Amino acid sequence: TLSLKGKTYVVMGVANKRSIAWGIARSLHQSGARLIFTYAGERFEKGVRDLAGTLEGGEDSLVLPCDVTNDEDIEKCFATIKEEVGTIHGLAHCIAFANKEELAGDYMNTTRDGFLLAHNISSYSLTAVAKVAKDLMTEGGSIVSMTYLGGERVMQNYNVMGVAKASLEASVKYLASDLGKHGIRVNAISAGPIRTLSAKGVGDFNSILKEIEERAPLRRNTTQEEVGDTAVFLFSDYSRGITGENLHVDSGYHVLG
Ligand code: 0WD
Repeated sequence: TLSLKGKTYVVMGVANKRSIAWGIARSLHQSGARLIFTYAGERFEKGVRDLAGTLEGGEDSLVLPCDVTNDEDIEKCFATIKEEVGTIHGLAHCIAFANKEELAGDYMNTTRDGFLLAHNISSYSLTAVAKVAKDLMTEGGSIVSMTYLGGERVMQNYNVMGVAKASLEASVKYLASDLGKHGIRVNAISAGPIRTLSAKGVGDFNSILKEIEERAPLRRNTTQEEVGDTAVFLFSDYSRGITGENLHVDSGYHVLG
């Protein structure tokens, strides 16, 4: 395995053990990286702490609150990280939210509030966090965000989240352009559907999984581990020439029309 010994990564968006963020955390841990976790709100704190504790040496992991809709929270969180560890080498942004009732039916029924909420949490948050995290990446860095094919083309029921992912993917490119001069790379992983808490909100998710199994080039669904290992690659020096990219980890499904 690839070694990230001596490097520190912030993992944002662990809700439970099925979270993609947790897959990334496990892969990073296997590579010898030091981990810092952030969680959205109090109801996640115990879960994240307990999960961190299951990793060898993870009982001592820094676990901090960071509601990405709140600039003060973001600043406080990264100020604490700076105090405790100083330099970080990367950040995994695995955060998204939209109202469940807007993840089914016609996209055009999206409300203004629902639209803004989805974009605030799922897209703007990357920009807000990148700006603050940049100052801790004194040795260069790598930022990885999570997206989905629904940002590139119409996927049934994905609706406002697809529009937010398009915005997120564009942000990845603009941030890559801004941060490249500081030795910081910014990329997205476009993952195939994985059964998580967030995925539960998307209408008819089971039939999406079935369609991948039947039609994707690799004829199977994407795993948390596959996404985690790709994230480790994007965090590592092996990907040092890659930035502003959207890497599909989806059994090849995106090549189908
Ligand atoms: O099929 C999937 N599961 C795919 C997910 C396919 C392709 C991409 N993704 C993306 C998601 O859109 C998201 O960006 O991967 C990322 C991680 O999603 P996940 O692992 O599928 O979902 P989950 O385990 O629910 O984690 C998302 C977390 C939240 O959990 P809840 O259930 O509370 O929404 O995002 C976090 C929170 O932990 N989150 C926030 N974090 C900070 N501040 C906030 C917030 N305001 N809101 C949500």
